Amino acid sequence: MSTPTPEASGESGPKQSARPTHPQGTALTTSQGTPLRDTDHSLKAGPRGPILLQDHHLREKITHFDHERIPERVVHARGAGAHGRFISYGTGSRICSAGFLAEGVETPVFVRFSTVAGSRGSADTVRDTRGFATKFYTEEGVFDLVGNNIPVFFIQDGIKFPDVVHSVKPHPDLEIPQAQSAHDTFWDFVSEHTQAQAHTMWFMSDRGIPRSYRMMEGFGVHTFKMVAPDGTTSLVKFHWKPRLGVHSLVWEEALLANGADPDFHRRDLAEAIKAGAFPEWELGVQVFEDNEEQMFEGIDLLDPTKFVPEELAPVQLIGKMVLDRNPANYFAETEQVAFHPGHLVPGIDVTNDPLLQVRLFSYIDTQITRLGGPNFSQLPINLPHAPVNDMLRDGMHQTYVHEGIAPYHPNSLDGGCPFMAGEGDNIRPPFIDVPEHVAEALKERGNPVSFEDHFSQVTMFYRSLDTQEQLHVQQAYSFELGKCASEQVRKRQLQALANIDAGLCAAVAHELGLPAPEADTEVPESELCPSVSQMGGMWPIDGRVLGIVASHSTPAKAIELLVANANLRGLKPLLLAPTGGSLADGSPVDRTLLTARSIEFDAIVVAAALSPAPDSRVDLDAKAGVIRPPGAEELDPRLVLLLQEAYRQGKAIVTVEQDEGFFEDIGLPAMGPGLVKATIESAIQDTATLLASHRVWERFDIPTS
Ligand code: HDE
Repeated sequence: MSTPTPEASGESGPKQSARPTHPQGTALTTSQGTPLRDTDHSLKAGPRGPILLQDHHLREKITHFDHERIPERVVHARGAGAHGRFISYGTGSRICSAGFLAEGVETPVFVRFSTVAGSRGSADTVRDTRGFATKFYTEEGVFDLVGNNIPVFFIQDGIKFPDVVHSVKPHPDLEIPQAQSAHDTFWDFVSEHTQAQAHTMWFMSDRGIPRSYRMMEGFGVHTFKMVAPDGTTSLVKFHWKPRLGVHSLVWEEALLANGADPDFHRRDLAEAIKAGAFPEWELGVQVFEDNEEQMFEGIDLLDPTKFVPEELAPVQLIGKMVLDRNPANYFAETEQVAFHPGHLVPGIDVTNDPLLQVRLFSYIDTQITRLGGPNFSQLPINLPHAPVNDMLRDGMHQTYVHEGIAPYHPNSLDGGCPFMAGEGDNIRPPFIDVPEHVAEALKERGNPVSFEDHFSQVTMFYRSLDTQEQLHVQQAYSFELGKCASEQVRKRQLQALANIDAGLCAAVAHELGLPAPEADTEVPESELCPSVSQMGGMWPIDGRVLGIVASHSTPAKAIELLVANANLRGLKPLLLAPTGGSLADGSPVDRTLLTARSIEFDAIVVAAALSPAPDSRVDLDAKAGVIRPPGAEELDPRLVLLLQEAYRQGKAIVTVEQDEGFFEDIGLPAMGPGLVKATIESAIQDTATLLASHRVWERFDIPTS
């Protein structure tokens, strides 16, 4: 007899029937199920006397509280999660036998997005790489695709991971700066360790400050192996393509959001799902021949600091993921979810990428500390949906009641169970490690020669960006290096930039007030790869946030029409008024001039010019920190500030039936890109058209040199 599994015995995990997971409507009990009638007063020797040690409810309550926190993840501590499903197109079945890639198969998923460097309570919109980890609960076991939003990594060999992480984490003496790469130790490391230049270039670009988790690409980074039903193998790189396109914040928004709404990305994801604007990605693979060299067009497929341009190997789409449910409990799900690149299913295997190989060791190891023992896969969020019949026994937090006496193999006492797949149980295909010829080699610590080129793809990436994106890269390096106190660090990174692109180096050197060095390696001319640019194109606008500025005297009809039209286009309207309460149509005010900030809105429709109470005007001017243009005496300075910021951030501003000179009055050009005078009927259509290209790009200065 095989050891019963929760599934096999008809249970869904540990016996929990008596424990309410949703305690509303039932009486409070102790952890042992004894009903309680008072949890507000400790047991004392008289109302003013000392508390008695015998108060077991008090001791249980406080002791449990004392242990509520678990260690945060050593990296990727700050995250946000969502449930969803993956629907396979079936196109992957040609090269992969994994059952969840067969046509039409729907697989439940849980995704956790994260920043890398900051601690659990840090802000969302810092400049950083983002984690994009997906758990597929397939019928053949759990498959984890633990990727990032950038296709290359800092290091080639996992042995360097502690080094790069120690360099980006806060300085050990004072533990500052939090969640920042703009400091000496980080740039000290990456300027010394030039293989990190590829990754740093990607996250100095706009990819480092995504507009939303919903608008990020995801990459498996490493090359993986797929095995077809007939045993033939292919090398693949995984890509997630967001339906909404890839979009970023501008730096001013990122900075403001860190203060005004540190939960910006977490909130955005949860609110979009709550509003029914379910984020979607298509999963695709770049496919390469699995030959002995494991190279493609001169790119070493085992080098995780290199990517393969889509121009050379198009991404072939194999399925779609929809995130449609928010977690019910952050700790139970988003915090306790445990990913591991070694959670593989039959048909998908790893390669010898030396970064991936170290990861295979690290993830289980870290969960044992973080989740308190080796049984973390029994936590509900980690529990496979496929039947489990392992011979792992006991350990901290064991929740299974295993039966039988022979958890070893081979045995004859428990009926020889569990069988090996293929013996007694022929139904489920087993995981087969792909046999691979390992060349006769010398045991050594070293890299292949093909790992030595640290610059050519970095140059290619930078030169493939649009001019405005290049300007953002220049500004990002200038900011980051400008925050480094050590001149030798700044100079060494300038040298790396000189080896990437002389123009980039000169622009940053100018900002730093340092001479631009000459390249000390040859800067290669390479084919451009325009697919890395985020500019151009028109994109769906589902879940984009529209600020509608109204006053308490704006006619009900106007508000109703604007809100209805916005909802019709899948936008999320937020009503902004001078103070709280309800507007003429009865809608509650979502934001007031006190609580609103430009970063919350992708576009703004001004249906009312708001003026302050006359006696508060001077005070408000000072508080808003705005210099009110002469024409704007009647306007609340906080509205002026909001619109000026929105303008600087390239956002559409659409006015409805305002004075002819409204834009000039608030210090903006009378006419300009993305400044629209509309009617109530046309306002939302005008806004939607502008939003489809994400931002009013024409507003940004284009450098002339
Ligand atoms: Fe991770 N990484 N990593 N990493 N990683 C962790 O695992 C590690 C790497 C990635 O939302 C940790 O459970 C090593 C590359 C994501 O829970 C830890 C190396 C990529 C997440 C760990 C790498 C990633 C992690 C910390 C170099 C992109 C968050 C907590 C060999 C392909 C998953 C944990 C989540 C988390 C180790 C490199 C992505 C310590 C040693 C490359 C998205 O085990």
